[in-house]
Amino acid sequence: MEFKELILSKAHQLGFDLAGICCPEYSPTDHSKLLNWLEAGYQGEMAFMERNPRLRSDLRLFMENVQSVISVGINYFKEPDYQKDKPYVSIYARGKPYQDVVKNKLQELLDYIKRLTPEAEGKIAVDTSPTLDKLWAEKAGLGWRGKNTLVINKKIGSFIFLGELFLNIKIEPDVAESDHCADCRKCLDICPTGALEEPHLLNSTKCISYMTIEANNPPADQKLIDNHIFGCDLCQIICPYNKNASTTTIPEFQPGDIYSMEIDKWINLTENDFQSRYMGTILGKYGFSRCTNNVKMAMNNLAID
Ligand code: B12
Ligand code: SF4
Ligand code: SF4
Repeated sequence: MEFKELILSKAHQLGFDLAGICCPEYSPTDHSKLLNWLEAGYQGEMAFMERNPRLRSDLRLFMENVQSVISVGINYFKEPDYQKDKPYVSIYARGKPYQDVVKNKLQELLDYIKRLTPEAEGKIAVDTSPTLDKLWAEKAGLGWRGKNTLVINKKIGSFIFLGELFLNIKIEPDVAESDHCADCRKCLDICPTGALEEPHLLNSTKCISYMTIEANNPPADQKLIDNHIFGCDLCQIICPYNKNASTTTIPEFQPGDIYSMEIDKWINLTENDFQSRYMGTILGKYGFSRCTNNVKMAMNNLAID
């Protein structure tokens, strides 16, 4: 097998469903899209998005001698069992922090590459790193940017986490995927808060995911979060490309007892119960007080006192 094939097949062996390669070129057009987004204030209180935007778009500032990007995607899909009259926790938050899972696998991939090519050096990025995960995934052919702004793969859908391994060695790039949204607008139509201002443009300050996870204060109108306790999946659940998604096989993404919890269990949730149930999950990482604040708002909205 050729070097590139060996790497991509190792990535699949490690549990990544998708892996592709692209060049780390700086694009002034993509950078100005990020600047316009920030200028419009769509980041809300996410100060980390405002810090050094050039670093986010220009990989040479993140890794001086970067020559190639390996972008990876891992399926975290689980049947969302969304019900309008029940409290809802988005499926991404039900498992262990994906950042650690993806980072560990990318570290194994880097170790493997170093065994093949001892001069190889690499840097790993997943979510919290100052990089544009979706941009590299698009360029490496993992999927296209849906109108809901997420990266969608035609076969496995959009319930995928993304990460990158930046390398100081050149590898032949893959071809970017074309857009398959066509004239569909289902995600824009279902978004209950109008957060998708236009196709491909998300205003975080209106997004339930932001309101329940990132914002420092509850939204002025608490009704906006409806029945959502943590995150929002509506613009993914409706997407036709997620209709045939298969349940993840990654052990760390198997959910705990989040969904089987009855409404009264949410209402009576104690800190001890929260710790023992959710310790080690993404929901647990964000803490009891954020969770209970969201629970209170959702219960009010569901008219349950
Ligand atoms: C900030 C952030 C958020 C914010 C803002 C989301 C957003 N769309 O930007 C909030 C808190 C709302 C959020 C929510 C969620 N997030 Co988030 N988030 C991020 C983070 C940290 C940065 C994203 C970013 O750079 N935004 C800045 C803006 C400028 O980027 P953008 O929307 O992609 O904007 C571009 C487009 O608008 C594009 N553009 C403009 N016009 C046009 C026109 C066309 C035709 C095209 C193609 C493009 C285009 O240009 C812009 C600049 O490149 C990334 C991790 C990372 N480091 O990248 C995860 C990430 C995007 N999130 C992720 C996830 C899973 C979620 C949630 C599903 C969680 C949940 N269940 O609640 C939701 C989904 C909401 C949604 N519909 O996007 C995953 C997405 C995986 C995927 N398949 O794409 C990521 C990649 C984390 C990861 N490593 O896996 N998130
Ligand atoms: S995550 Fe929810 S609120 Fe945010 S854009 Fe999608 S449907 Fe709208
Ligand atoms: S719902 Fe339709 S428009 Fe939205 S991302 Fe999916 S295919 Fe594209």
